[in-house]
Amino acid sequence: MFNKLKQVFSNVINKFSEVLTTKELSYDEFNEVFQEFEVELLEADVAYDVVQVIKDSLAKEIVGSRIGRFSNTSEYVRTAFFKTLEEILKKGCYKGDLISEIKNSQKPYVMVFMGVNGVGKTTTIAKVAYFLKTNNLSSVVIASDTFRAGAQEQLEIHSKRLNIPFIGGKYRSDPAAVAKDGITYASKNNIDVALVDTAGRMHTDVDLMNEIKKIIRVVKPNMKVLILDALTGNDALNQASWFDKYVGVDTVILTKLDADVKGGTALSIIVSLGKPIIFLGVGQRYDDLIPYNPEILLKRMIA
Ligand SMILES: Nc1nc2c(ncn2[C@@H]2O[C@H](COP(=O)(O)OP(=O)(O)OP(=O)(O)O)[C@@H](O)[C@H]2O)c(=O)[nH]1
Ligand SMILES: [Mg+2]
Repeated sequence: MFNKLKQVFSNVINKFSEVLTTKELSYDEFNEVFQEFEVELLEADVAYDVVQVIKDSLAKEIVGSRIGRFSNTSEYVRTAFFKTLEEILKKGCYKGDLISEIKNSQKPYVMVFMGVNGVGKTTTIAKVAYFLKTNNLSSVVIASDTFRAGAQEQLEIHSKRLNIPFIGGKYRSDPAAVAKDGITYASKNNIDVALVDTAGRMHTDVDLMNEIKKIIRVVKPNMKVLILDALTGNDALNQASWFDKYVGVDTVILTKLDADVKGGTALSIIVSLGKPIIFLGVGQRYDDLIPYNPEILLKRMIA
């Protein structure tokens, strides 16, 4: 995870430390030094636009900086670079606090999870249920995927392992009706959160997008969560804009960061998305879900 990116970032820090020890840099000199890293960043799958954002932000910190003869240049550059990336990554932060929002809302707080096929919706719901449990909040998982073979059973197995209630429906039955049943169950049983799983759908499939629209209309969720797979690259941004257009996306969970060896794809999605990210999926275990936090990310990106 982030291996290649980490290496490039470390190269950037070393190079600028070396150069700044001898002199102050003009903008043109900065550009010249940065140029070789532009290619390295692109090779680490960082999108071109994002490379430019990093470059411009870093220039603000570095150009014209006078480093005292006795100060630690590499520490200075490392801190400047850390600050630069932190500013950029802060754009992805969710401004609220999910736990207190749930506590302050009427029960159940409803979250609908949507996204294209195989991005990790069902697995992520199980992880979120686990996260809620560790925060002393009860939840019910609702299998509104009445389409894919095995989808009901998949979520039910998670519910048994996590020891939380499961509400499902017959195959081919109306997913909106199943969701409604689950929410009614949660209301009657005083459950804090209703987690609604939906079938994977291509963002370009009009019929299936209308179906999710109906689920949202019937369920009126507190939060519409789009699941994006970090490995999808640029298409993740496409998916986000289509789902946003049809039903509105409140927050995003980016999955499979652990499988993004280079790291640039994940970074690019985070920077370009323009939607708050609540969690990052970093593996297949229930506790492989981390609340989105620039500092934690940076600790993994910068040695
Ligand atoms: N490495 C890794 N694998 C993940 C992560 N999240 C999900 N997966 C895997 O991705 C695969 C698909 O996950 P599902 O949860 O079934 O995806 P889905 O979006 O519900 O799929 P459909 O319902 O078929 O659209 C499974 O093998 C999961 O274990 C993650 O953060 N890291
Ligand atoms: Mg699923």
